[in-house]
Amino acid sequence: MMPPVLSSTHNRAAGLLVASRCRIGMLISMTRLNHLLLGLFATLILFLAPRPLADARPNFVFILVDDLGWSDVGCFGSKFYETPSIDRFASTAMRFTNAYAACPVCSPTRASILTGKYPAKLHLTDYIPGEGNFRAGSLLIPKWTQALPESEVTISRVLQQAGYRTASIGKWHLGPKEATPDKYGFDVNIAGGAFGHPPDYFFPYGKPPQQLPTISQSGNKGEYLTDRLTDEAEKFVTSAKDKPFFLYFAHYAVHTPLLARPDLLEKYKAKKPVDEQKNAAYGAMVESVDQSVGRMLKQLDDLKLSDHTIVVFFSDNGGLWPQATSNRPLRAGKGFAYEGGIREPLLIRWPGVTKAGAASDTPVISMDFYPTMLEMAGLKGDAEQNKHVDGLSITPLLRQTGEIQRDALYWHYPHYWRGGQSRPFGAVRSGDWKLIEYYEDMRAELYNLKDDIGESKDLATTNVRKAAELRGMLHAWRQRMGAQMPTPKPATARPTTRPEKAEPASEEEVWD
Ligand SMILES: [Ca+2]
Repeated sequence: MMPPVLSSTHNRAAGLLVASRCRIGMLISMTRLNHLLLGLFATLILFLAPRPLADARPNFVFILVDDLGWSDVGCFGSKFYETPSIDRFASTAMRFTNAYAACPVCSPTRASILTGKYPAKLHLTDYIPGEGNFRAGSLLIPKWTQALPESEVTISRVLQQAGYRTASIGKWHLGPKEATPDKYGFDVNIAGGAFGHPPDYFFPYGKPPQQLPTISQSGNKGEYLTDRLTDEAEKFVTSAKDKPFFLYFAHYAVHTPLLARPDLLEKYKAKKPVDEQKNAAYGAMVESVDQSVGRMLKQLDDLKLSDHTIVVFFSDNGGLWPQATSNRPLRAGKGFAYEGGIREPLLIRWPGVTKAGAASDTPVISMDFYPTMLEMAGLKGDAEQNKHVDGLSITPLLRQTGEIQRDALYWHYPHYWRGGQSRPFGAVRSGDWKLIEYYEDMRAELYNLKDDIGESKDLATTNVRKAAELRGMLHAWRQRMGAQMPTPKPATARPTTRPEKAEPASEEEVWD
């Protein structure tokens, strides 16, 4: 575009010079040239000025709720829990209706978010430390990895090395107590350690030595964990606001023990159950999380950060059913292969890119955050890590410019959960079809999620061809991942990893 403009300007300037041959003409010519230079200068200034978010390095606030079910918030269908802040956020963000956790329990999904890899590939397939073997089960679980290797390149490490200020606030749960977030690319760690759940939701958050790292030493009587973590998150944002930051805000809520703030508890006790959602303490815990989300979004507005901060809202596995919540219309809950165990509420707001109130039905999964966030931040990441990343960048969905190319999503859980309530399984979703394979007898179940979101009609024997196709895909994927399989238990085998428990001693004793 530039050469024709220059040439036309020069021609006109030359004409003036010929006509007058005087200094006026030269002055006119200089004035035009000055205008031209000014124009070029202005263009250059515009080019160098802060760029639109899609091209610049945005901040990230990644809110991860623990054990929050798919239908536990208003914008995903709950009529019992009150989540006005999350619902309002949804109206400004993009809502994913088919978003999945890579695992129906905590640690593997968290590892998949941070590394972009399938838990099956990491051999980190159960919550840490897990339940060990199960006496009544016919299989021995494999020797799986009980800490995220420090050699893994996490999204936090990549962002930290690119100059981001990084913080992990809340639950970590990716190894023994030495395996703290600072070993994985976080500048700041508040309350994160080996804990899969808080010993107590009220200050001082347990009794020594079972107390949460960093926040049990100081606090106020009656202080509630979700509120305290939000205070800490606000402090971090205030301190980090002048450079790009990544806040991984992983609430301990709404995991057991179900302990809620008294004011909210009273409110929910007075409410009528809806669709089998009825636990007052759990409802109050959900609403505390909602208040936290509201506070974070308000702070971003107040500090004028909202326009260049990407906000993600997600959960690590399905709601604890039936003790805490109901995931209806989805079947079952945490720990299970059914949708109630793995489908999650996901909201993403990418300022300047996502359209307010948009929705996507395309299946996405927790490994997708790693490559997506790299692209959002304009970073290449680690070449070696990238070769092994299983997730896909979902920016075409966020931009609404196209689909992502993926045949299927897979799950692999070679473990018994909660004393055998859930049994070792693998699962695959391809299009509307989902197959679950139980490893004890290799029995398969097949569902069409489009017609039957509640997985009530097993079609494995009526659509044998589809079942065989999906089973073949699942087996081939396990091979590609190097997935560890459980092995038949010899009659003489005795459990070796941890003492077994058939049932929790009480409702408050926590399984994960
Ligand atoms: Ca969890």
